[in-house]
Amino acid sequence: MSRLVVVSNRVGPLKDTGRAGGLAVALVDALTQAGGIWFGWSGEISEEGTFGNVRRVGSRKVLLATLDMTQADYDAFYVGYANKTLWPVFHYRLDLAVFDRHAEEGYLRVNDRFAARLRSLLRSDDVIWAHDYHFLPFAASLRAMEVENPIGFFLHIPFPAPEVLAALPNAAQMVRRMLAYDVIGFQSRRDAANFRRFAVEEIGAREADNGDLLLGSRRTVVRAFPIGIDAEGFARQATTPDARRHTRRTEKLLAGRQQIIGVDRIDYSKGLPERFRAFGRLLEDYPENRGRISLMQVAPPSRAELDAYAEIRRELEALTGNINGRFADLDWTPIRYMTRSFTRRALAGLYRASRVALVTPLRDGMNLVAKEYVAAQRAEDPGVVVLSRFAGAAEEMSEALIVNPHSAEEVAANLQTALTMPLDERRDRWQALFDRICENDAASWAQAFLAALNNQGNGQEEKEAS
Ligand code: ADQ
Repeated sequence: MSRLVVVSNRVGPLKDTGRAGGLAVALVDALTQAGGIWFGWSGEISEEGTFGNVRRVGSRKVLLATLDMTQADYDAFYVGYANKTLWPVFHYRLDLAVFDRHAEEGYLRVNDRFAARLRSLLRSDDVIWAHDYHFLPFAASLRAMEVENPIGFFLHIPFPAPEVLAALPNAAQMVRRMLAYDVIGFQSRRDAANFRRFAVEEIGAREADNGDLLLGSRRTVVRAFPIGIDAEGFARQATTPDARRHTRRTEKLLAGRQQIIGVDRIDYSKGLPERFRAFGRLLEDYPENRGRISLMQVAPPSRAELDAYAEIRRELEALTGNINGRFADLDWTPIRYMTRSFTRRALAGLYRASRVALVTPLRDGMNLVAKEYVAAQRAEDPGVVVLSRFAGAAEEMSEALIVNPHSAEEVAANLQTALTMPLDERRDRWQALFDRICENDAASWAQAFLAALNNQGNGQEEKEAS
């Protein structure tokens, strides 16, 4: 059996630390089955950077192989091009995107350096699977070094409409480089369709009947592989003593009132200010909820070195203050806003104590919180998901209440529907969602992607041989 080589910006952990998300678990499972390497950035800055030694930890079966970056690499590749250019453009925020030639060069340089270091670890029958927007040109870098192995790519974030992507300088070259992959997986059908349309309209690729793209002698499989969570595992976490403690503590604090929960990294794509305003609108338009319903927002900071992130943090603090100042009562605080992080178990317990999950990103590749919330519910008395139509998860979760996150009125009205939904309807909707989430879980996502990659790897070989 071929070894699997996973490439992602951050690697690990190999063991369940209580904090690892479903993605890490699915990848470690896939790596353990096939044996292989997880390759990426160490998280360290050093003077040698990508010229330093590859550090290896783990067993012979599954190895973590990591490289440092220099400060200049980190600034150009990670802070610069990945997070100040690609992230905003791919989330439809051209107003926040920075177009800097040096950052773009740094991004390409780091991809080349990572590829060169990975090449020295490769065997001829390894299967390579790269992840996310840090590695759009990675296969092209490897191909230029005559690596012939099957290489797949999964994009965790949205792929924007061609009209938006066209604003990115050198977008066509970037998409052309992406076609050096054998398989490109997207979160949703919409993302895959956007990619195909750009490739056809802007670089003259041909679309085959099955949606594959053909350019020159290469064929690239382009498909949606919606990512899942370890649903049964997460459901079990929700009944651990640690989870129960968090459920009980929250319920005690609520004293018969209901809670709406939001859980998101602080990021402008998550629609947090819009969400707080919609919650304010709920209290305004449906005053019977005053004193009875609160919003718990868990929002750990991320990418704090970027101005746009510091700004949104300030905005959230101000909004919390405004809404709480306006509506709070002696024994009731409308918004509880927390920036700390929780273990998976504690989080599962908090989901379980909440009647509604409010998941309203302005754009999101998938959004795993919506799925985790469903997995953590009690079958006999489950809660309701209010979900943005702009989350990839909306394609699969039609039994949620689907909303436009830009409309405070629409979100408030759907919150009201969720809060007053009869038990029978809550159960029916939840059961349909839970069954689907269990079926399309993280393991089946990894299997489906790797099956497509193994298949296509063989296909290209046959074509080359003939
Ligand atoms: P993210 O943008 O990080 O992921 P999301 O899918 O919501 O978005 O995943 C966040 C994860 O972090 C969830 O598992 C959540 O439980 C966890 N988390 C958040 N706050 C936490 C806290 N305070 N304590 C502990 N855990 C916390 C990117 C894309 C998404 C895509 C995923 C996976 O942006 O669209 O769904 O990758 O492909």
